[in-house]
Amino acid sequence: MSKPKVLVTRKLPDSVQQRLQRDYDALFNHDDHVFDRGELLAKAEGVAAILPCHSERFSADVIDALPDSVRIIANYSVGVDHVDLEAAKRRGIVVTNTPDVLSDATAEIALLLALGAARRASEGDRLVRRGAWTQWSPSFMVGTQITGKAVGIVGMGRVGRAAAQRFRGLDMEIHYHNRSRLPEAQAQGAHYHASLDEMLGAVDVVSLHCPATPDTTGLINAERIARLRDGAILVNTARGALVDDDALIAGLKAGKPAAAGLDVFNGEPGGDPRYRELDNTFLLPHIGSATTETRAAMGERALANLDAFFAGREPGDRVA
Ligand code: 8YV
Repeated sequence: MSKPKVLVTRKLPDSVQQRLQRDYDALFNHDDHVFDRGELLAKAEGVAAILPCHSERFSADVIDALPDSVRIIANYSVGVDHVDLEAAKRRGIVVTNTPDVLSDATAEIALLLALGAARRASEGDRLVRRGAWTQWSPSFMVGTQITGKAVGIVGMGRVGRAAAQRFRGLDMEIHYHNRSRLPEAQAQGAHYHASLDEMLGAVDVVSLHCPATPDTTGLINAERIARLRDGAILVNTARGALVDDDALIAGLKAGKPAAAGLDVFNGEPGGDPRYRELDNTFLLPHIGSATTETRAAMGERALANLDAFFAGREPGDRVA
């Protein structure tokens, strides 16, 4: 029997590419450039599956233009906001993601961003590097301690729970806003807030962990920023779309929030250049899942979904 033809849009870890080469008729992107719409559609000609990253957009018009041969989009990502799931359903294309395996790595980055923003790590690093560390005084580089303070998790899914676990390690009081109250979180003493607005005024660090959907786009806007406590810190490892950049930049300039740690941006790669001008930002280039271990595990998870699909079973991580 011939092997299913799979288009792999980006260069993946060697172990994953080797497995793809062994078990599939894989078409690789060896120089790892980002396909534009035309190249994506041309390369998809005759393939049964596409294994993309969040860097390729499958809008409704791309999905509608995909060749009939494409039966599954097995994403190498947990977020699926780059895929129009309704359009995929209409065309009968199965869509999967890679949950769980990147929760710990992303939660590490949430903790890093919270600490980095609170303790002015990026500002301090830049100061030392440019040889400007020439003095010390009791008021030099004073930040905020987050140990023992309250953190509000927006979206208590897998990554949110993994982040909460790490914030607990700093003796932080855990608050969360989620569609529903979670028995496990309640049992661990977390405070549930049905209203995000209410939670924002009750915490010192706000960490975003919900998916980007039409409902959550611009969730952190000027009115919500105004509700933050004095000295509050905003952390985003989820998606840039959750934040209204104009509102956050104006807020950071005015000192509310006091600082922000951002790993994700509207307009990636690059993000809004105004963030770079601010000392009270700690900025990373979307590296939430960027560990050797996690990137290999994401590949295994995407492969497990492909394996199940082509064996005639329901893929474990089907989202459409
Ligand atoms: C990945 C992510 O880097 O999985 C996600 O949703 O945002 C990141 O951790 C990226 O999506 C890989 O495609």
